[in-house]
Amino acid sequence: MRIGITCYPTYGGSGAVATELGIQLADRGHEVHFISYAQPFRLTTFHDRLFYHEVDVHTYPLFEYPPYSLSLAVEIHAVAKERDLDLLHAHYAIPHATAAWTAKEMLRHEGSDLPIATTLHGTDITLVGQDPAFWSITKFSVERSDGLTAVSDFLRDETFRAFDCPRCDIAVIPNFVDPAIYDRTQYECHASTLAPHGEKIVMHISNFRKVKRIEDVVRVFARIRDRLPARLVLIGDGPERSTAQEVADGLGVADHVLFLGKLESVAELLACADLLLLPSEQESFGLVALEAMSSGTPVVGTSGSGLSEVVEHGRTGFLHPVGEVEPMAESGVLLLEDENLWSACSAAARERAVSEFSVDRVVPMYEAFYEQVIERSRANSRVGA
Ligand code: GMT
Repeated sequence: MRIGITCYPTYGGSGAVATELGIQLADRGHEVHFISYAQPFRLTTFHDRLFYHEVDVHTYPLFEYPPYSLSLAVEIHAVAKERDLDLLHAHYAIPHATAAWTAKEMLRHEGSDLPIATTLHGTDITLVGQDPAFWSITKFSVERSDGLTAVSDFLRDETFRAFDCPRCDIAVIPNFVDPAIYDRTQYECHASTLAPHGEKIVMHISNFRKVKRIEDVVRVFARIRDRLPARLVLIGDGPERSTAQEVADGLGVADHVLFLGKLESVAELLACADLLLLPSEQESFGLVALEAMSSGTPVVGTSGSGLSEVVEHGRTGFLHPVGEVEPMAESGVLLLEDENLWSACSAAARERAVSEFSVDRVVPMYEAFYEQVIERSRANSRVGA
């Protein structure tokens, strides 16, 4: 198949999933065209079936806000025609599903069709999409896609609830991981650099947005640190970075917190983590938790959203209600102090990541889904003709 993929190229789960999927599809013989305003951050190596088309975000003195969605639609339209795309896969509804629909309409007026699959990732539905500024266009674009996937049951149900979407038929295709890359046995751990005195390594990786509750990461860590020697390794960056620094200063643990900034590849670091903290307000899935589990790193995080479909409480980690830092710290201490419990959780986490969420299991689900979307789009255009 010739597949177009549009996604956010920046540090974040939806861009990571879109890029890893494109690479896997290319490995399986498909031709894949990424369409975005910058090269996706995980697209780092040459592949003869992978192409990147940069959207020319045109500026003009009249435009206080250059219309990216229109420029994206123009590029999707052009790539679809030039490369004879069989399908366009939009990751994160806003504005990708909208631009995809616009390109599809342009092509329809020229007598051709572009089947559109949209994957809903998280805040496009749970937060941004529900803002009155975006609600109606999100609903419209989601309903106009020829096929929809959500990364968890939680997100599918939230889409039905928030968008009252009777026309939506949403397939749940979970996020995936490559167990050969996220494998702690494959790397020489840099523990002596991260934790020079043999402290336990507690890690958090995110784009440091409010929804991640970075202050809870530091609060949980400070409580763990009260009980045992530990270092907090923070990877990523974003608006809440200074909050993390302030809370660490306030709690007197700043000397034990390491800010590593944005890193392209985290497999090597996860391989020497003893614990991953993910105390988010909400996670539609929590890709980084899966990457940690595949690396044999237990997770302590929050219950009540999609993370519960990834982490099994008491087996591969521990989940507690949002904001309950005391029990989260208690679970962290339990894991870090009890070697047998840690080893059992680590092994169970790895086993679950491999059996439920490996590339080999999930990528074929997308391939099968694409076939259905192409069929549905053909049927829709026959009805519309
Ligand atoms: O919704 C977002 O925050 C954007 C997105 C991203 O680009 O970081 O993250 C979401 O998509 C990931 C990949 O499917 C999921 O693993 C994350 O759980 C999800 N984030 C939230 O739901 C907060």
